[in-house]
Amino acid sequence: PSLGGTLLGAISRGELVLHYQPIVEVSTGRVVAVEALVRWQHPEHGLLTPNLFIPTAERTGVIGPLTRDVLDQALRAVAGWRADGLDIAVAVNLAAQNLLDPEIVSDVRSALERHGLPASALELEITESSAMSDPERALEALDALERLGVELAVDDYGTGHSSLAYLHRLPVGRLKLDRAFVGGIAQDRASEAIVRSTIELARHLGLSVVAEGVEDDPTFAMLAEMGCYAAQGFGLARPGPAAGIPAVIAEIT
Ligand code: G
Ligand code: G
Ligand code: MN
Ligand code: NA
Repeated sequence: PSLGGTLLGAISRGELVLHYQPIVEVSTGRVVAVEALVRWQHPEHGLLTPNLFIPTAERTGVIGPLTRDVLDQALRAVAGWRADGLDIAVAVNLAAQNLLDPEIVSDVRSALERHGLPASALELEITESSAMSDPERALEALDALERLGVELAVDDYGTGHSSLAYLHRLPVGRLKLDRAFVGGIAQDRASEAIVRSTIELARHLGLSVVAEGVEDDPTFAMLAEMGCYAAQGFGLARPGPAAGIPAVIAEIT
């Protein structure tokens, strides 16, 4: 079969699995959410990273079914954690094409209903470029998702070309600062200045900032001093399977 057909088969056989990476509130050290990161458990090639199949999914129109599968698995997991007393949300990545899909809002709504979850249990991550591909239609979808009550975050912030002045017109409440800047703040004055001023500007615009790529304690300490809302990275926890998340959260907190 075609690449798209192969991927569709993998989805229907349940070969897509999610790993989850904790997102830690800087001021309290509490895990407030986990980001869902898809992998393909391929019967011959092993665990494949999303960079190897998300572009194919986007090109072949399989991103719709893929995202529905990811939403379903992520919300099932978060419903389970909440039933066990872990009050966390899950962040799911959306592709550019998902925002142009007329069904996206009803897909999100019905996935929340299916798992008996409030919209506040879900965050959706979009990239700057995905909102730019067809700004009118993307904005329409984002407005409807915002009205549902889902938290919206701009992922990989700082790597694109749009300004905060543009982004603050989108109904997003959160910026995820790309690890390209965050990784360097303890060594490099320019990265430090960029991250500090972005946090400051975001605060004035009413946006919270999540720093990605936090790999060590000095970086975490500087983010605390800068008033960053939350942090994520290998220094806190690597992405891992759902079953291990309660133990990882207990260990970090
Ligand atoms: O987990 P990893 O570092 O391999 O992820 C690589 C890229 O794949 C990241 O940019 C991430 O945002 C993206 N990604 C991970 N999971 C998903 C998903 O479920 N849907 C989409 N569209 N992108 C994802
Ligand atoms: O583009 P997005 O932010 O969704 O990418 C998330 C990806 O970043 C995940 O696949 C994850 O494996 C990777 N990642 C998470 N934390 C770190 C980190 O501290 N360092 C590096 N190099 N990659 C990270
Ligand atoms: Mn992401
Ligand atoms: Na990122």
